[in-house]
Amino acid sequence: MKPTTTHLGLPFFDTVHRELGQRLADWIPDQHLDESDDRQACKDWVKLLGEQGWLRYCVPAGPNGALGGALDKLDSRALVILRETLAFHSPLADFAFAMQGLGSGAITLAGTPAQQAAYLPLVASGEKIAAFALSEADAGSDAGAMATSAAPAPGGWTLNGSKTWISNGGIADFYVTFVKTDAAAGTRGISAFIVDADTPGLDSSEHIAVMAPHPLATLQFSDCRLAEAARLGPLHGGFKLAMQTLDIFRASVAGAALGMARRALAEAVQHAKTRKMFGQTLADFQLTQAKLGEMAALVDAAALLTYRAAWLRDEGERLGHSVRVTAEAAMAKMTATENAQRVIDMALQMHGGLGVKVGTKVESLYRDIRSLRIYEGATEVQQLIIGKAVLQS
Ligand code: COS
Repeated sequence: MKPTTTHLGLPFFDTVHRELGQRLADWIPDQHLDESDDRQACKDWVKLLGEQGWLRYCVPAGPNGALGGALDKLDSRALVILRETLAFHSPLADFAFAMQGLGSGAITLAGTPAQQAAYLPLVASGEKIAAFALSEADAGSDAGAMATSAAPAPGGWTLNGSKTWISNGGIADFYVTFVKTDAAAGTRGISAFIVDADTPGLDSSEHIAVMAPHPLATLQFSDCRLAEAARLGPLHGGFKLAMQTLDIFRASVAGAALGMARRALAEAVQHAKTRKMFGQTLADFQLTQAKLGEMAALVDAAALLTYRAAWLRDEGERLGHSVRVTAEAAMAKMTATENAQRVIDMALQMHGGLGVKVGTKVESLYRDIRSLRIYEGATEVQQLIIGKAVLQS
């Protein structure tokens, strides 16, 4: 099924976005990878998306194009369009794409020229798989409560502790890892490190199986020695760096949810027009029309908030004064993921028994969408962020 592209005409987008969205919508329907093994499939998607140049939107171009990116800066609207279009076709393709961006985002934002040169071109080509390691067993929504620590050691640092729910865990080539460098300083005592997967003392072998399979693991750091050059961004500035990275990628999670919701709506429309019952089609019933109307409005409401968040960030970057879009990104992420869950549920209901049959698109979407309401800040965290912003305004 071909992804919809009419939204590309909205004034949020420039020519570059319209051309990008159309090109991907034309290419993606013919790409069919075997996804029965999620870990292998994820590697295959990274390879394919890298070879075809799509991962170049996960990193900036850099001086004379040396960092491999397609555009001068990370562009939120490009990320949103890419994720929406990929997720419409394959949520795993979207996952593979997104993690290249999220996992390298902090290097783009705060890496030294040497760190950027060592990682970003290979992320853009798909030759290095990236991951973002923030969460811990006792520090999910309360990210500042993390306990994994880095202690100064001769010439560098020693990491000890454990991270969990790490996407791409076990298949990544490097992990941008956030740890405590000052245990007593709360969110002001966190620093970021780039940990290569083959660093002695890092064990990523504990995989976590989830309802919509994708690579996920727990990381154990046991006297894991890192050189000073592995430290990323300002010392003790890691929490803000993590939040700034999430500010960019939360809007793109909304894009992914939107793609899944659009697919569910398209599946529902197709089914309603062809399914015969009581001497007419399902689409002839006013009850069906009302549901489809509700679904379409939920999709468009999510789309407008998502594109606004992405446009606001890009516009701030263009004008040279980065604006904080935390609340707008939170609104987009919360609304798009919650609305997508409802739209997909309604599409599944419309399919009747077929909706729960393994192998039906709406059945897999029903599982695929669920974790988006949790990761990169659960809906409740987004409510908290928006509420704080409202009180401060
Ligand atoms: N950009 C820049 N700075 C930010 C920021 C942002 N988006 N968000 C917070 N900060 C800064 C604050 O300004 C504050 O700075 P000062 O210490 O200078 O005052 C500092 O970071 C701490 O902020 P805050 O007090 O709001 O932190 P909290 O501990 O209350 O946590 C939430 C805030 C809950 C919003 C945060 O922990 C969060 O987003 N949690 C979810 C984490 C998440 O998404 N996990 C999933 C991991 S990826 S799968």
